[in-house]
Amino acid sequence: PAPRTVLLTGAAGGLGTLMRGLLPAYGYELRLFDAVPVEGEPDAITADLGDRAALREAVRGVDAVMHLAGISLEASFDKILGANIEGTYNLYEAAREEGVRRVVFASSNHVVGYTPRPLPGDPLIPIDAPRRPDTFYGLSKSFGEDLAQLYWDRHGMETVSVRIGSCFPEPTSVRMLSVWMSPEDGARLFHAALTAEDVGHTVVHGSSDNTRLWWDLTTARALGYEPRDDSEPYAARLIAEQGELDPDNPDHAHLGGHFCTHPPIWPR
Ligand code: NAI
Ligand code: 15L
Repeated sequence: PAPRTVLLTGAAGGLGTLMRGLLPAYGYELRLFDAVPVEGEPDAITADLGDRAALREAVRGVDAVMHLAGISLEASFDKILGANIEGTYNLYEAAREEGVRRVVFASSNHVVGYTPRPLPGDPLIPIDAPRRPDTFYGLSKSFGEDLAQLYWDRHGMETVSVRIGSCFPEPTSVRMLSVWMSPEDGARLFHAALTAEDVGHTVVHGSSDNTRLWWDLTTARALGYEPRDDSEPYAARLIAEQGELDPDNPDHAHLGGHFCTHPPIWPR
């Protein structure tokens, strides 16, 4: 049966807030989890991913987990280690112990951030491009994908790892025109990831059907995802404001954009 009750970790964050607005229309009952209180949601669980007992209780009885919680930008290795590496392990262990069958994992384009971005006429970046994390953050998402593979091979727990491009209400940079996922397409993709059958561990690129798309959406479409949006209506204004991407600018040369060069000082 299709999942109905879903634990949404990271519910207070930007993407969590967008999905709290959009996913109930697909019939989901969301249980919310975040380290900080979720505004206007007194029943949300306020706990850290380091709290194994709280996680165990949070996953009890849900049909699936959407794991969005974690540090979402570059940070020191120690911070990333706690929230994204140990935290994701704690979540998977809790889900395994409670018999949860499906996780949707918020992975990131930064797993493959150093992949050169395709120039016009180049083939799209395939989903099996070699991993080239651009940050400790991207490295932690790479770990999450491997953890998901291990839990599938060893325990039969299914995951769809969504390498999200940029999911915000609007694209705000010229790079984002190529990796933007509208919130509505995000909800379509997460719904497909929650309901597709026999996914094992599947890795997909997460974006809208952008005119300037950099990567291949085949595995996402195979889940039943049908994107409806395109960043192109924002292109003229963003290019007028920011200029076209410059192949000689290292921030414009790679899929991961400025994550490949910033912060310039190794974070501690
Ligand atoms: P965000 O930073 O707005 O939200 C993350 C949430 O996780 C926050 O509410 C925070 O309190 C919570 N959190 C952080 N550490 C925690 C911990 N140790 N225990 C419990 N909760 C914790 O990030 P956003 O944009 O909402 O992203 C959500 C997820 O999607 C993140 O995992 C991010 O890496 C991933 N992602 C997002 C993209 C986007 O375009 N928004 C792109 C690629 C990946
Ligand atoms: C991410 O992984 C971040 O979580 C998000 O805040 C954006 O920066 C996004 O990637 C991006 O690459 O635009």
